[in-house]
Amino acid sequence: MNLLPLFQTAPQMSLKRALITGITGQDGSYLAELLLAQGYEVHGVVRRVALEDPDHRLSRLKEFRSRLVLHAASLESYASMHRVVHEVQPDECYHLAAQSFVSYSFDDEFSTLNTNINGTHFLLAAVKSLRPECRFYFAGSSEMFGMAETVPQTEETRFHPRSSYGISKVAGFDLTRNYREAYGLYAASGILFNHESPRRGFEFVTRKITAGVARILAGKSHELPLGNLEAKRDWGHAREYVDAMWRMLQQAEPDDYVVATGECHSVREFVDLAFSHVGLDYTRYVIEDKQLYRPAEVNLLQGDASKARRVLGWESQVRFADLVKEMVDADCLALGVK
Ligand code: NDP
Ligand code: GDR
Repeated sequence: MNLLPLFQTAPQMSLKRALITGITGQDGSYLAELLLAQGYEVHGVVRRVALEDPDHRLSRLKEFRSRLVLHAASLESYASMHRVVHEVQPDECYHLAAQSFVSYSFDDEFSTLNTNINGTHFLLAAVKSLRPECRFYFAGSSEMFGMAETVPQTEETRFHPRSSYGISKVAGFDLTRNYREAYGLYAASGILFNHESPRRGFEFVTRKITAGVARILAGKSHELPLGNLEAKRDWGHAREYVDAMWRMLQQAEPDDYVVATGECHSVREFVDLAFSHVGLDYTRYVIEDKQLYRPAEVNLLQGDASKARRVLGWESQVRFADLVKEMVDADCLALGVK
């Protein structure tokens, strides 16, 4: 695959204007870097509190913050989304903002459904009325497959979500397809499988593990409580996955694509590799906490990204072991150990 040179500037390539919701998150930060490197004018939607506490809430953007235009708005407010689309007049809109933590969606189904479904609907409606030529990307998820009937999962696999998060993503996917079919919007959805990086949020299992390893090595902690170690996921690297999002909006026609590595591994394998990378035996530190099990688990997700490979020329390159090591090394470096 011909991966884009993410950190080189190529201003001659484009003067397009992009709007990213969820720019402060893992994917938003990598996507902003990718688009800046290609000469886009990059605008981001952030919560108002983020502008009041930039050191903390804009930390993933700090290296290139001065090159971004940030707009305070709320996903819960149609008026504010309308205002931002009106001000920015984007050529491409990447809708990444969401309550993205599956576990939390069991604690608060209402806010998860409200933020994720209405937020997507508000943005689509604003784009349709103010900037119908804008190309729209929706961040769909492998959680839409949930209890999947077949392995691996493709664009044809039936959805069977197992959480309100998964349900909200199915609704967002359907809304996006409906705006494409009913109103002719260039609206595409990526069905992305898990993707991780040193910028992953600490609540997700991969980062919880790699940060936990670093804390144990630094003597700041002596154990790591985890839930279901037997769940299997298809884990790739976030930097590569945002490139697939961009490619989806450069095609002649809008469509939906699975983005995955095609390999899956258990949480236990991730744990074993992360601890052994620093010479530790995970069985001495990891404790099983039944409270961390989900009421309805997704046991196995594995994607088939053949369509993305064929049409977008996209293929995952970072291997599982290298991803784990990169994350452990970054967390150890941050604590000054190893
Ligand atoms: P993160 O959790 O790192 O980022 C989520 C972003 O959404 C943050 O910028 C957050 O802002 C913003 N956000 C959340 N709630 C609101 C709200 N009510 N109003 C405004 N902004 C809000 O997620 P990722 O970067 O990992 O994922 C990006 C998208 O891709 C999400 O939609 C996620 O569901 C989806 N996805 C992710 C996958 C993955 O493996 N990473 C796989 C498949 C789909 P703030 O910083 O202020 O909290
Ligand atoms: P997931 O990611 O639910 O797949 O959603 P997460 O890392 O939270 O869980 C992956 C698997 O690990 C198991 N697990 C634990 N999970 C967490 N968070 N904490 C634990 O202590 C723990 N122990 C075991 C979980 O049960 C699960 O099976 C991510 C998010 O980025 C979504 O936004 C995205 O849509 C999907 O990936 C694809």
